[in-house]
Amino acid sequence: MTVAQRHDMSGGAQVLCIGDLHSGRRPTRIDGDMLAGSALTAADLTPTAAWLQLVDVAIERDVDAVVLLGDVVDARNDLFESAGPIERGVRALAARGIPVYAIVGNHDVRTLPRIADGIEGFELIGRQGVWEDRLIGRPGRAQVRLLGWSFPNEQVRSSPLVSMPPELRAGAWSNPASVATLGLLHADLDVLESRHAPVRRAELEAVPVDAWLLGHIHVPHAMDELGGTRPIGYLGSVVPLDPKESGWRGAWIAHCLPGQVRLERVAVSRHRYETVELDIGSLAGPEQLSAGLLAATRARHAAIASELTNENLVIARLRLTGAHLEHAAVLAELSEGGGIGDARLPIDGVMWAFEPRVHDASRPALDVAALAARGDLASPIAQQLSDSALIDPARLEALRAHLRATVLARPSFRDLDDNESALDDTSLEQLLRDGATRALHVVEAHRRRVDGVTS
Ligand SMILES: [Mn+2]
Repeated sequence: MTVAQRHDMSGGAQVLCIGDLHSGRRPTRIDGDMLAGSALTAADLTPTAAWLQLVDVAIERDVDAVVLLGDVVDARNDLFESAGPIERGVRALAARGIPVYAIVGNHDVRTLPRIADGIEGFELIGRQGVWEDRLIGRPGRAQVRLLGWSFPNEQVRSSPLVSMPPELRAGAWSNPASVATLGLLHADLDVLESRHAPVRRAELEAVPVDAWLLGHIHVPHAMDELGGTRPIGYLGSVVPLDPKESGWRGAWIAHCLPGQVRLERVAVSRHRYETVELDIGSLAGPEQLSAGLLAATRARHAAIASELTNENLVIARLRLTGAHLEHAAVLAELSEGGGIGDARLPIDGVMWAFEPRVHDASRPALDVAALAARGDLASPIAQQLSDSALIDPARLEALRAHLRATVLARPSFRDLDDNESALDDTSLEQLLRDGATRALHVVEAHRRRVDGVTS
């Protein structure tokens, strides 16, 4: 097969595939201030807005079907809040001859069947946990087979693959035709003790479908799982719903030929969550904080710029790392004015808005020479750290004997091959230095508390 042939998907069907939508929820940690001057409203950032935008995409791209992978609506919300926009979208698609199919997830066991029953042109696949294979497609156009299963209850503790009829597992479809087959499943991949349909990858691989498109986990699989000709993985949430859902989110178009399914990303979210990491050790002084923050944000923006095709807002969390001699002054600089929560950095048409809460993993740097000279409780430890010659060979030998008799005697360590190399002088010296450094931090933190010293 030549490269040109491999990328020629003409004549195949196109299916717009939508992962966990959770219509009815609103993304968290976004306040009105973040949206000020951005021409976006809070409603523009919701899953419901993304759904209506995807309806437009489906019509523009003239796809052959739209498929939703469960957790379409959020159980925590009223049925009516989500049903309206879902129905509006399905009707608009039906008017263009585009059918909509869905499987049921754990969150919409009760709501989705009721919504689907009330909307013509919206069909569920694999109702009540009964596997179903169905040939779909528009008249005169390429067809696709869907093989799917829907949650029958909120909790399913065994693999849905167990109840798949042997003929389906063997690929003996009820409606034979030489078309691509898309497997649709809302499940917990490779989590054995799950209440949400645990399934192993090997079970999925054994079924002769051309792709397994999965719902449930909101982190989409990377392109090396989804970018091949037999994709297997999570499509992820359509819009990110909280800061844990950082990184790219969106929907997908499956280009379907028999034996060959290719997924294309469809950007639809207007916002994204990111972490900006700043090593305070790189700052010359506290007054450099703003410049350092700007540089770190610009660097993060550059790293993800190719993925920001639709997003106008990045909700950023600042994470401080590293050590600084003027640690307390750096933190004070950070909370100056309104604090980081007021920071807004427009970069290439994208607004970076910082959450007020900072993830602080930074610490005060130790001035070892000063501590060694000070003549208090910290000084003997600091003296050991400041001069390697002071590490006593007898102390190393005692540590070696101690570790041999205790940690390395444990059954889990006994048979490891590199046990002895872990006990050489260099490793033990490092161990002592790390321990002494930690001890020094503890003593210093205590002194600062007792003395009320701010730096
Ligand atoms: Mn789910």
